[in-house]
Amino acid sequence: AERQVFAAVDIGASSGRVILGRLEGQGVELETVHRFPNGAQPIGGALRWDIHGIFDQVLTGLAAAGERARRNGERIASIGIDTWAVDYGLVEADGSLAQVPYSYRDGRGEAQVERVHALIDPARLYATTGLQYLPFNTIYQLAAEPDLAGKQALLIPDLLAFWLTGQRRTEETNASTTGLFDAAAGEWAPELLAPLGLPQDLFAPLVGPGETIGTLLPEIIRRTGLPAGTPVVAVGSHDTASAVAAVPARTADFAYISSGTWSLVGVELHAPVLTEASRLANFTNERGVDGTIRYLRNVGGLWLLQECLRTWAGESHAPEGHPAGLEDLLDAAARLPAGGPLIDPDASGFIAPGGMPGRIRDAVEAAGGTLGAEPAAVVRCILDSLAAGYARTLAEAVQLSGQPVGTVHIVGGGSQNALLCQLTADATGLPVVAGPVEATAQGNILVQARAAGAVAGGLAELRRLTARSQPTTTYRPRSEWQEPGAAAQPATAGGKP
Ligand code: LFR
Repeated sequence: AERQVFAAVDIGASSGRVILGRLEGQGVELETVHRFPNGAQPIGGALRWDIHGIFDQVLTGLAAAGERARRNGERIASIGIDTWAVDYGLVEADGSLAQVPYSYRDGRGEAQVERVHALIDPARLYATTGLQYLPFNTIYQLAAEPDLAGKQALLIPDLLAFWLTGQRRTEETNASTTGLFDAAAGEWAPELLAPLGLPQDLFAPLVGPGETIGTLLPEIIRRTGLPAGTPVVAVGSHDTASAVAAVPARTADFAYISSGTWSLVGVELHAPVLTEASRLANFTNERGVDGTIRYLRNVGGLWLLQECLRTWAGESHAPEGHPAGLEDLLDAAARLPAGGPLIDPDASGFIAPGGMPGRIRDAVEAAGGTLGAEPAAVVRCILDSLAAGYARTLAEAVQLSGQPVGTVHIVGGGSQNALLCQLTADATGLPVVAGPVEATAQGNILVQARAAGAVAGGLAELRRLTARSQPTTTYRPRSEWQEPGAAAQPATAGGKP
């Protein structure tokens, strides 16, 4: 029999990739077969995703994956898709796309927040959905749509799956980021639609990670050369859900930082925390693989750094992950003394693209601080601010959830940033285990492999499998680095002496 391999389509806000995963010995070996840049584009007076271009790249990647597998005498057992959350394409009854999908960074959702909150009290929204307030949540974007009659909203991975299979579904981990999903029940919250004037049939039926969405359409088979009958399997289609499934934790007392364009900082729970204290701290209860709860907050992530690099290089796309030249800048930033100026990386003023170094400088000065003129000073300010934001957020997650934390895992692109990892260990007073970089693809593939019966077990077993097969680096807190009291805080919160 041919050996089974799994294809992960993993698309982030700044880059996309198609990765083949094969089971090797005790773990999964990942092979990137296609990569492409991504980024919201100004199209028709708004920030949008070039979704047709993205789909074209997905097909190119799947064709390359098929070719690679054939040459190895392997068979692609299934395809899984994950992307960023929140955004959607509107599809007409006949399946055609009603408009080029908006980017969550466009700002039109924010203009609806007041009206939505006047129709449904934010406390009620939180008690049902458990979703952190972000001005771009799907609920606010939908409130900006002039005409939804007869249309269906398909979240981005679901839209791509629809184009591959002809089947319309909503994958549940991503559904939990819409603001219209019941966190405790794990179902849509249809009672929130009517008060907002949203149609009851706006969303496609739910599907959970591991369930089959459909098989490739004939036109896709022709275009990619993949075998007829190749299934598209639902994974944690929210990239953060897939990343958290691949945190290489060996014990239960872990926290995670999924560090890419955003930093998603929190813990895994088995039931949502829907208290008023949790709402005021703006923690989210997003759905994870196997019905877990990702209790976390969005901390403004490497977006700040990517945008600075883009401005300094005069580029139109944010550079991917860890571009050449960044290493020197990080070395220079590492040599700067601790205790420099901090910004609030979560401030909504940093959400939109453009002119980031200037906006950071303005924020420092508005707070009465000063920022050195050289790029390294800006980079250090970003990383110090992220590390402080991580520490603050983790301490709050522990306090609000009661979940003890002994180890912090950083996965995703930020795990390659040694300075960020070290500053995070220093700021939290906890050991930081960095890696894998491609946690999202790893989580995507593990869920597919389990659905195919190639691996077995719950998330704890899947995590041990990742821990055995993916390299990690451990950073220990440098005690001399800590401000008085800073070390005690997360340690106490984590239940350690
Ligand atoms: C990370 C992420 C976050 C989500 C943000 C916007 O890529 O999916 O989890 O809050 O993007 O969709």
